Order: sequence, then structure tokens, then C-alpha cells
Amino acid sequence: MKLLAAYLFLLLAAWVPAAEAAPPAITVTDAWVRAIPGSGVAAAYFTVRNTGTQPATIVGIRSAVAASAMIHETTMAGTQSTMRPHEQLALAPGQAVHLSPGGMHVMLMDLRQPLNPGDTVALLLLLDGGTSVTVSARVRPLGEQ
Ligand SMILES: [Cu+2]
Repeated sequence: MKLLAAYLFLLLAAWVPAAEAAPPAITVTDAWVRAIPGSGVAAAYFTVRNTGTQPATIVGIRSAVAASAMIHETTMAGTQSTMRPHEQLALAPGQAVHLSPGGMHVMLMDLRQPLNPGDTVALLLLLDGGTSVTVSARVRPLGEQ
């Protein structure tokens, strides 16, 4: 009888619709890619803003032009600049993060094709909760900010 009650409880619990959290509202502006001629890597920059009321986290990045892509952070150790992976980028409601040269960037690694100024590169930002945002980034020549 106890088991039956537990079973019924589970059955009922399954019927109650889970409280659906609002999908994260992420907007991306000023997306661009810095081409490094003759290099197998490139860096992408943008401003990402959480316009929703729930925290959102970017848990991964994909791009068809690169075998892999990840968020990096450039830090200075003395006079040496080093990059380290920044695996997740958490955004509080209303928070904006600027990825810009010398700071955070998306590293596009093992490029599958040369990136030329004027090209458009699609980036897919994977968010926690399984949603994603597509970003279109324009390739700028090296030296242009
Ligand atoms: Cu990097």
C-alpha cells in the first residue's frame, strides 16, 4: 500500500507541468572578427547583454569556420600577455560583457577556411538550458579596431 501511494504520487507529480523558466534573453551587438592573415586562428569580439530577468550562462561556442571555439581571457603576467580559457560566461540579469582586443575574446581555432575582410562569420552561442543564439560577425582587417 505504501508502495502504491508512492507510485501514485510519482504519477501525479509527472502530470504537474514543471514551472517553465523564461528562456534566457541574450542580445549580442558589435560582433566582429579580427583576421590574422596566414594564421590558423582568429579572434571574435562582441558585446553580450542579458536583457532578461533570469541569469544566463554561455556554456560554449561553435562556428562552422573553426574546428573549435572557446572564450579566452587575456591577462598580463608582468610584460607577458597570456590567454587562458574562460569556460563559462555568466551574465546576471541586465549585465553586459564586452569582449574586446586585450581582454576577453572568442578564440576560433583550426580555421577551416581563410577569413577575409568583409566576410561574415556565424557564431553559435550555446546557453545553459539548451537554447542558443546565432551571431553574425563581420571580418575586419588586422589593425582595424
Ligand atoms: Cu585567445
